[in-house]
Amino acid sequence: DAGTAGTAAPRFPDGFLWGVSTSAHQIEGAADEREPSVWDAFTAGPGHIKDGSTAQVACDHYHRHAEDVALLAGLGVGAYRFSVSWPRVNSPGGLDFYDRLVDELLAAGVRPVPTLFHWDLPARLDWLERDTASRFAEYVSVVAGRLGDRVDKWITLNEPAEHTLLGHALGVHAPGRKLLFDALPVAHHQLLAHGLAVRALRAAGAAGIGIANSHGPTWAASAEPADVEAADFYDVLLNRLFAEPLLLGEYPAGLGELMPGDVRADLKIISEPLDWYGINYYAPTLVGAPEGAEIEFGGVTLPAELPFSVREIEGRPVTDFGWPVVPEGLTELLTGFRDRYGDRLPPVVITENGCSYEGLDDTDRIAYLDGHIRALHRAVEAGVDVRGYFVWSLLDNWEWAEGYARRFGLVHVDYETLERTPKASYRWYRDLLRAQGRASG
Ligand code: GBH
Repeated sequence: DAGTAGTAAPRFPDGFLWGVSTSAHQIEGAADEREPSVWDAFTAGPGHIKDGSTAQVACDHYHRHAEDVALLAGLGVGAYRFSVSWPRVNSPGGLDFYDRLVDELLAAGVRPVPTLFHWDLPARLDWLERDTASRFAEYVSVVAGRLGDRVDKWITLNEPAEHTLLGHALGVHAPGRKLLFDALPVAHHQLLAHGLAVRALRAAGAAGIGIANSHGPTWAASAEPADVEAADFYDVLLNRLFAEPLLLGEYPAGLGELMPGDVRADLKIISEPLDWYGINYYAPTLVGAPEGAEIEFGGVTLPAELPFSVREIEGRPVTDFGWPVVPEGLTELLTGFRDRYGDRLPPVVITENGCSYEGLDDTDRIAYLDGHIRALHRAVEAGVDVRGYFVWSLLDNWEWAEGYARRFGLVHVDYETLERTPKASYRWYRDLLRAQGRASG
C-alpha cells in the first residue's frame, strides 16, 4: 500500500535541495587500490558480518562511477552525497578518483556533497588517540585543496554517535571494541576532529560546512519516573551528546567531566559555527528502565548492564530490517530541535532517510519515503528552516555488519553481475523531483 503516494506531494520552498546519499566503503569496492581501513580488519574477524561477505567488490562503483552518475542524472537529483575514503586518498591515484567524480557530477548537473569521514578509518589509526583528530584535519586540508574550487557543500563526519556506539561501545561495527561507557573519548575525539576540520576547510576557503548526525525522538515506555529517566538518558546519548557541543559549545551536564584532555578549550574548537546541520533520521526509539537482560534492537544485541532498555514500538509496519515506520517522528524531531536550540540551530538538511525492503516493485519503500517527505513538509510549515532531503540510498549496497542482506537502494544491484536496475521507487522519486521542478536547488 503506497499510502498517500497517489496524491501530489506538497511544494517545498524555493531552492530546496533534493538528493541521494551513499558512502565509499559501502559501494566502491576496489579494496586493493587503497590502504586498508579498520573495516577490512574487522570484516576478516569470525562472525562479524552476518552473511560472511566483504566489501572488496561491493557495487564496484570505483570502476562503474560513470554508469552511476548517469543514474543520478536520470533521477534528476540536485545533489549527490558521497563519501571520500581517507584510506583511498592516502593511496596513489585516490584523490584523482574523487576529482574526476566531482567533474562528472557537475557535467551531469548534480551538485557534489562529499562526506569526509563515513567510518572507514585508515587501519593504522584509532579514535581512542587524540592525535587522530589532527591527522583528520591534515587529510581534510588535502581534500579541500583539491576539490574546493568545485565543491560548495561539505560534510565533516557521518554519525559520530553510531560510530562510537556500534564500533567502540558494543563492538558490532569496526573496530569491534566493547568498551561501553569507556568509549566516550571516541565521541570527544571525533567531535574535536570535526572542529579542526571546520577550521581547515575555512582556511582552504571552503564554505557550506555541515555535519551528518544520527538523531531521533526518544519516547519513554510509560510515564513512570524510572522509564522517563531512562528515556532521558538515551536522549542524552543519541541526541544531546552530539548536538550540544556543536551548537551550544557545552556537553550535557556530567559528561564533560568524563571526556579526555582540556575539554573547555576543545569545546571552543568543536563549536566553530556551522553553515548547516545535517540529520540522518530512520525511526524513534522507545526506551524504558533497565530490565536486566540482553535486548535485540535493530539488528544489535544490547548488553544487560546498560542503564536503559529499548522496547518494541508496536502497531507500526516494520521494514525488512525490523525498524518501525514512524514518519511523524521526523516532524517531532525537527520541531523538538528547533524548540530546544532556537536560533543556535543552523538551517537543517536531512542527509539520510530510507528503508530496507526486497524487490523491484518496492511500493513499501515508496510509502516510507512519501510519508517521511510529507512529515518533513509539516516541519517546514511549523517554521523549521529545512533546506534539503537526501534518500539513503542511491544503490543497494554493503550494509556493514549485515552484509548484502539489507537493500536500501532506489536502484537494485545484482551482486553476481553488478547490473543496476532502477526500482519502482527510483521512478517515483524522479517524478516527485520533476513535480517539484526545483531539484537543482
Ligand atoms: C546509517 O546508519 C549509516 O550512515 C549508513 O551508512 C547506513 O547504511 C544506513 O544508516 C542504514 O543503516 O530503532 O530498530 O528502528 C544508521 C544507523 C539507524 C542505527 C537506526 C539504528 C535504529 C533501529 N541507525 N537504527 S530501530
